[in-house]
Amino acid sequence: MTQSAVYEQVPNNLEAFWMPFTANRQFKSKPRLFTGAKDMHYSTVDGRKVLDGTAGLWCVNAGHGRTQIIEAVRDQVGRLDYAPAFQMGHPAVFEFAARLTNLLGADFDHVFFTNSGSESVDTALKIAIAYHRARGEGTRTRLIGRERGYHGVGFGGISVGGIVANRKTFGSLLTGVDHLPHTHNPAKNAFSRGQPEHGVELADELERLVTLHDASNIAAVIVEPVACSTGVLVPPKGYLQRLREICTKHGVLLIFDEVITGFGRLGASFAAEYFGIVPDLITTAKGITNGTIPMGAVFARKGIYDAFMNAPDNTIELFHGYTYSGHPVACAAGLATLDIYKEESLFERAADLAPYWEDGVHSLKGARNVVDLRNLGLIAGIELAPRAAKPGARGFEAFIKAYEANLLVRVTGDIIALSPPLICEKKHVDEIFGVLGDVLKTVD
Ligand code: PXG
Repeated sequence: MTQSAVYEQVPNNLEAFWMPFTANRQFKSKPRLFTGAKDMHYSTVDGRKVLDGTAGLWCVNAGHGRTQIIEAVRDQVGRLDYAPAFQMGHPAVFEFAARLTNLLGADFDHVFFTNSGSESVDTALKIAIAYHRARGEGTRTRLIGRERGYHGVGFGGISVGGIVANRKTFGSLLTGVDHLPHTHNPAKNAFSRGQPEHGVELADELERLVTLHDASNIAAVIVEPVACSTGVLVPPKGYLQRLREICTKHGVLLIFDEVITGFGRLGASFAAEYFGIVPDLITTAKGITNGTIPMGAVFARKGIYDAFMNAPDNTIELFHGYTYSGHPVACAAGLATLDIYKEESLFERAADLAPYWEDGVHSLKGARNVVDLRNLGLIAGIELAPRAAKPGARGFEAFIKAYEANLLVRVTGDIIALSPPLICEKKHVDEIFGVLGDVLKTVD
């Protein structure tokens, strides 16, 4: 049997692979396997085509199987498979960093490469603490996250994160962390189109935390501009601006975790651009290479890198990095990805489609068990009422039924999340909400 045929059938042994964030026993009793992908669709091991309503896991922004990326990867891996990341370099990583800073605009001038969103978060938290120390403010070590926030799965990320299930079984986590309240307020904001009206005052909780801990002890605040993994919480109008003002007033760095909102998801390059806010650090991953090769990056605002450059000559300024920071093959994938984003104006395309998307989302108003609908850019959250004493059961059934109806969605608890590739067309939007509407009729 050829190699490719082997990867097109259900493997004999499903046991050895310990699957991440998955109900392993449920999956292995009835596996769902993809064997191929092109543009807006996956193909399944049982020969079906499934519409990708989630861009993989919020990462395949330019759609699947893009020839330009495939060729760039093939070419790079044949020329330079790997170059040491420490004390050595290769041209593509410098080119990619320069291209990324161009995309970000004048406020950001340096890029630190990682391999995932989790690593980007830990990197940003470390840069924030080390930055203050380099400037002689070494007491600024505390970190502030937010309830319901998701910042990956490293110890730093789960410490500032606020998703209880991701924290409660892992011990004492980082010390010196506090959390802002989340912004979800269905009593006032249910069925908001775009940003909700109510909740700007929740940002003032940061003032309370600054009073409690004292600004001289706080390094950074980290938030997702739109909290996605927890089930799509769109920031109330004015909320992020207020956070920025309070951080600036107290000399606290503001970190936007843009692992999902980066690279066009909201119809702008980054949420920072979309909301017109300049954070101090931006964490990214996913769409940076269209999900093709693992990669992440942290973008630093002007002045942050410079604060580290006063160390004596020939000394390492930041004792941090990964074997695969700026991996040549990831850089090649990333450069080709940026070309596609630009050539096809995919961010603008997402912005143009967003109103149609919003209408599609809100067409589900009144559907069975739907208690809230939320949207921004090409993101949607569809919240179902939980079944009595069985949280998540209704959401999971909707996920399975959608998959059987050839539509891939994500669920977190009883919230369905959608984030299609930015190449999505109106006919795909119609199909997504048509299929979901039908599926919801059958979920009791
Ligand atoms: N920060 C944010 C805001 C994220 O959304 C990470 C960090 C971590 O990235 P890595 O590359 O380490 O996984 C993420 C990841 C989902 C889902 O369906 C979301 C993520 C990953 C997998 C699934 O909500 N976000």
